Amino acid sequence: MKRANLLSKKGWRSRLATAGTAAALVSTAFVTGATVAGTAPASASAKYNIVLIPGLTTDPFYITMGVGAKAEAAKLGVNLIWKGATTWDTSLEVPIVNSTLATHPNALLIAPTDDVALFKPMDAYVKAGIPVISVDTTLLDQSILTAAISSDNYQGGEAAADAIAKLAGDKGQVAVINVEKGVSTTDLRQAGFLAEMKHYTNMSVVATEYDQDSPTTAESDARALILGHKGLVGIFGTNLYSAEGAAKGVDAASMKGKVFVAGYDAEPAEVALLKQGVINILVIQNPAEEGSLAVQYAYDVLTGHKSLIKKSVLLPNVIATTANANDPSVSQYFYKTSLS
Ligand code: T6T
Repeated sequence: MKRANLLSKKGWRSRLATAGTAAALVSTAFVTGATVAGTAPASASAKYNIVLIPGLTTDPFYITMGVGAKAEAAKLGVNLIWKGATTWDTSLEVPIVNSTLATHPNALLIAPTDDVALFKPMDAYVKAGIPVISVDTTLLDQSILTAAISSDNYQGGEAAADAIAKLAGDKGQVAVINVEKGVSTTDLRQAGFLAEMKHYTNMSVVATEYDQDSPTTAESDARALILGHKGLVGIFGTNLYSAEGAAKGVDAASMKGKVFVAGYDAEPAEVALLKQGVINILVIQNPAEEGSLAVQYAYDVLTGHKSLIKKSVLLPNVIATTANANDPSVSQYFYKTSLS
C-alpha cells in the first residue's frame, strides 16, 4: 500500500524553552499545526505531537538527525518536539523521559543512553498506548519497540579494523577507545573491530579504554597508550568524541602516519583532522535519514499504516578517507552543527 501524500505547508514557529538547570535540558517545539505538545490531536485538523529525545542535544550527530526529522515533520504536517540533555548522561535522560510522558505526546522517538536503564521509562509510554521508536542506540530488550532504526555498527567496526591493518601492513599492536559499556552502538562497533582483528594474526589488541564521551579523556588515553605500547600502530575511536581525542593524542605525540587512527562520524573538527591525515578513515553514518525515517514510521503507526514499518532498520555506512574527503559524494554526509 503506497503512503498517502498529506502535504500541508503551514508557517513555521519555533519556540525555545530551557527548564531546570540551564546547562541540563533543551526543549524546542517545531510546530506546524494548531496545537502544541501536551494534547492529543483534538480534531482531524490538529496535528500529532512527536517527541525526539537524542542521546544529547549538543552532538553534531544528533543535531543532523534533528535536521532530518524536522524536514520530515514539516512534510507530513506533524509537530516535532526536540528535547534532551546537553551531555551524554543517563541520570539526566531518565527524568526527561519520565517528565515528558506527562505531556502525552502521540509518539516517542528516542536514543537511549543505556540499553537497560531506559527500558522502564520507555515501557511506561508503551503502557500508556504511546508508540516508541529507538533511533541510533537501542535497548537490550527491544520487545516493546515499534521499530529500532540505526546504522550497521558491527560492519563499521569491521571496516575500521581492515583499514588500520592495511595501513599498518598487517602487523603491530592496536587499541580501542570507546565511550562506556551499555551503549548499544559503540559496543557493536567494538565487537566488530575485535572480531575482524582476529583475522590479522600478526596484529594484537593491547587495550580497550572507556572515555565517558569526553574527547579530553580520549586524548590522554591515546597519549598513555603510545607511551605504554612501543609497538602501537593503530587506535580505533568508536564515536565522534573518542576519535577526535585519539587523533589529538597521536598528533601531540608526533605519531601522525606511525599510529593510524580510524574513527566514527563526521563533525567539522574530525573532518579537518581527516584532511590533515591525522585521522586516516572515518566511518560516517546517515543520522538525517535515521531521523526522517523515524518520523515517517511514527506517522505510519499513528495513521494506521503499521504494515509499512520495518521492525529493525540498519542503514549503510559511508567510508571517508583523507583521499576522498573532498569528494561531494562523501562530503554530503558530513554532519551539521545547527538545527536551523
Ligand atoms: O556515534 C554517534 C552515535 O551513533 C553513538 O550512538 C553515540 O555517539 C555519537 O552520537 C557521536 O558522538
